[in-house]
Amino acid sequence: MGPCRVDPLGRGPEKGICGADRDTIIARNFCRSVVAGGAAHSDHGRDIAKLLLDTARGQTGGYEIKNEKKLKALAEEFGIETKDRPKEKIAEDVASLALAQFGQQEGQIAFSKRAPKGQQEKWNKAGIVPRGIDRDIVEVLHRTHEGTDADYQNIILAAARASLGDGWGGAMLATDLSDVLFGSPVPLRSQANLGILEKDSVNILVHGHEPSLSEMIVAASRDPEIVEFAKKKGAKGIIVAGICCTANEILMRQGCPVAGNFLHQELAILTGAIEMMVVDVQCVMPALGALAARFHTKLISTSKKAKIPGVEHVQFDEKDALEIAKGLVKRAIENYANRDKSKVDIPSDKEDLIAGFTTENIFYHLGGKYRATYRPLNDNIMNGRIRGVVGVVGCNSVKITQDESHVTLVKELIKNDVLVVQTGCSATACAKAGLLRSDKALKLAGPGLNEVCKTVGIPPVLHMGSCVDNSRILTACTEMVREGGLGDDISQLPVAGAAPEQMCDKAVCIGLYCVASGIFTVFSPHPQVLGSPNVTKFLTEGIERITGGKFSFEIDPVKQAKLIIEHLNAKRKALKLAPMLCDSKEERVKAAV
Ligand code: MSK
Repeated sequence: MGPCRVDPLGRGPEKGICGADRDTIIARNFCRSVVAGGAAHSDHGRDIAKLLLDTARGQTGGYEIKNEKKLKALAEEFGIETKDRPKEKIAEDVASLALAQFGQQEGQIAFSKRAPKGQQEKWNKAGIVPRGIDRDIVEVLHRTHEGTDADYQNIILAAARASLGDGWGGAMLATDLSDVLFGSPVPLRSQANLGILEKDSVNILVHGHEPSLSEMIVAASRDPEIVEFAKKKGAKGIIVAGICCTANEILMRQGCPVAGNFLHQELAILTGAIEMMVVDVQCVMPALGALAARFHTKLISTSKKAKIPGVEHVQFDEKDALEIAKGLVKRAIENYANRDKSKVDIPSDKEDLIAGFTTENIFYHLGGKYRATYRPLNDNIMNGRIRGVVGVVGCNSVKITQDESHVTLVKELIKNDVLVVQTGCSATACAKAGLLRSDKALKLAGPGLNEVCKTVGIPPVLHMGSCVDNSRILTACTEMVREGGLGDDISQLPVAGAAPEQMCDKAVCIGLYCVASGIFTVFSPHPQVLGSPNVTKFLTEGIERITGGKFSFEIDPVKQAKLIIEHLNAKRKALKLAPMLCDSKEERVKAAV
């Protein structure tokens, strides 16, 4: 009947034709964005689960189960028998159970039971325990249909439930099953920024999200026959680098260099040195088609779910994955001869980095090989060396100078003894700024954080992977609660989250599942909710009484850091932790009083 326009200044219509007011309309729009984001992440998780199933049944080409230990751990968590069974049979059961999580109608999504009991009790009380990934997403789409749910709080809580099904369901499955198939990351060195491209090599970029494609392109590019073919064609070698979260996937597991984050995708083609850009799903700008056409760059879409008009499509098929990947790499090599050298302009900027941290390997870094534990982290938070832990994640936004908010916020946090964990394009932003190098970052870190990082041998900014790997941050928080001394649920921990350059539905969903998981989350630029003071107040205040977490929409990164530090200090005070060692004597006396 619309489109209905409600005058934000109160001088025009206050309700739509059906009577929906600004609260209803804005809550519906916000929640549709949440579930669109959850659907994107979770569909990625579904594809990885299906890939594991097909691989277990011997129906894929080039994939194998690389991490049997994690497979067995997951099987035990799911109650699947492992004794004397071949890994393929276990994987078939794990993958089938994972796929069943999507359509499950009742009960609780399996991984959401990983959350601390206190957090699960909050969800129970609010009626937002996630039941089934698709089921909860569909219900929000239903509720937000015309003439259905008109109560803004009721709608937002339903979306919170669906977002939990992403964070503790779809995205977590994507992370864990990718670890099973492609191996769990381990800390490694690599480099980031456009300077990683080489003028004498064939440069191939992989861009998008799902590791199923990019892992095969990397494998193909390392095939000795193909490397020889590149040399025959006059190239020194083959560089495979990533953009966006595909970059993080092949960085974390293969050590491949990162060409850039979201707002680098066009700039990479502008170097004139890209033979091929292969894309799959999410964060791929349709503008790449027209841009690539001005260079020799072959832009290839590969997913049935994401075609671009005018762009060549090569259908990726897991059954024949390695052969398709080899074909693409060979075509990129052949295209090297078409490079117009007069158009090549590769910036020299690049930075060294360390990546590859996971919930599991942080255990070993903190506790040593024989005493894997989070105890040193909790102890150093309790004794005032580390103020808390903050996840800084998410995209670039054209509304903010690229990377500026990520870098400023992270610098402010480590200066104040906050351990930072990162994923997504935020991690790439900090990598380009040298913050993922221990030597550079430690110079900026506060004294307590500096001491702890040097003692246990970790950088103060830990790269934990792609956007779906925010699930690693949730499980790391759970381990902190389990270790003891920092409260009974995530909302009591001195932790926070931030997406300071967010730009898409997935980010909105991540923001809401962090809040629903009890985490204070700075989210900027603000989502489109400010037209409803009630919805804004509920997201930034009221929801805290229900889940223990809340949003802040502050845009200035220095003020964001201040808000986060105040939050961490308040949580420390509530837990009666020791004053921060870095505080001046006077402040310590005041804190003690
Ligand atoms: S890729 S979702 S721009 S972080 Fe995950 Fe980057 Fe955001 Fe895409």
